Amino acid sequence: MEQQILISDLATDTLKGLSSTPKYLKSKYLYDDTGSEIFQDIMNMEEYYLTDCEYEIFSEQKDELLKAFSSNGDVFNLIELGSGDGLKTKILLSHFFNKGANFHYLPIDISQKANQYLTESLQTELPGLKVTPKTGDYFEELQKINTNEYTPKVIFFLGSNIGNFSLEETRDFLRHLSNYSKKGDKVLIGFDLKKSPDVIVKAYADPHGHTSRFTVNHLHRLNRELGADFDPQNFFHHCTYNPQSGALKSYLVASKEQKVRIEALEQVFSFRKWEPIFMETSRKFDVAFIDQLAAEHGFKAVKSFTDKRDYFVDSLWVK
Ligand code: AVI
Repeated sequence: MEQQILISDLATDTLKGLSSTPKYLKSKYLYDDTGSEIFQDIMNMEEYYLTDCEYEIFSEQKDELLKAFSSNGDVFNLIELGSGDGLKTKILLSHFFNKGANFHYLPIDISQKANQYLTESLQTELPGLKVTPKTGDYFEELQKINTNEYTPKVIFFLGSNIGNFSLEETRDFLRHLSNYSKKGDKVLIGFDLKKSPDVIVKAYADPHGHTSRFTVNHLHRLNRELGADFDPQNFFHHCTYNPQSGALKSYLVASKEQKVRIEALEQVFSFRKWEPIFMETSRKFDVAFIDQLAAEHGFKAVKSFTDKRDYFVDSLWVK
């Protein structure tokens, strides 16, 4: 049943995206099992500095982070949106746990598999840690947590996931986050910062070809799940960075004129030579805009946790 719903969402969104001018595909579908594996390769490569930056921030500033979340040992719920394998968060969880902090960890993820893996690994690595995984939509799960007896919340949205939203989606997300937060609740959001365009472009047009495999995998997914007949060899990955807006945009570009039939949609789509399919935005921010976003949504940005190179910030907001 779940599979059927997902496939029909994929079909609807694909129809909409490939019928639009210009064409696009939604980046949330990049993460099937193969896509998630390729994303691990991306995170492990040196050029993709984002992961190392957040590791550094958490490893070097874990005491300050704990103080910021609970200065006098008060209880708090640590809720993580899109927890995935929780690898970076574990640095903090283990530190907080060993310091005797009074908290309950509630990871929320769309993937049941990821949640199960994370919970089992935490039971082995940090026996006694209070963990309650939630599988599903972020805000539906937050709503359920809100209806229980109130405990101050610290909500994590890490890894520059916010950068994959359009500005409209960003504001929509923050509006929801604000609605589900009470006075005194805190949020910690990971933002990738504007920096040398060369550094940024290398992270998304990497010499190993991982990012290219990642975006091209979307076409393999459409072939597999919607009976499409894309020849992935006829498309190549391309990205551009606009230092003014901070938008790194990724595309798949058709290297020749072609037609692609998608069985599940009973449609044929035509591509001109060099026609791009817009795949994803990976937005880069500056601190002034981050502070403005916080203020616009009823939060105050109280502290910026940055890495040594000032490449990345985990921005702490209080409602
Ligand atoms: C998940 N997200 C923050 C990644 C990013 O940096 O935008 C996705 C990604 N796409 C290509 N490389 C990484």
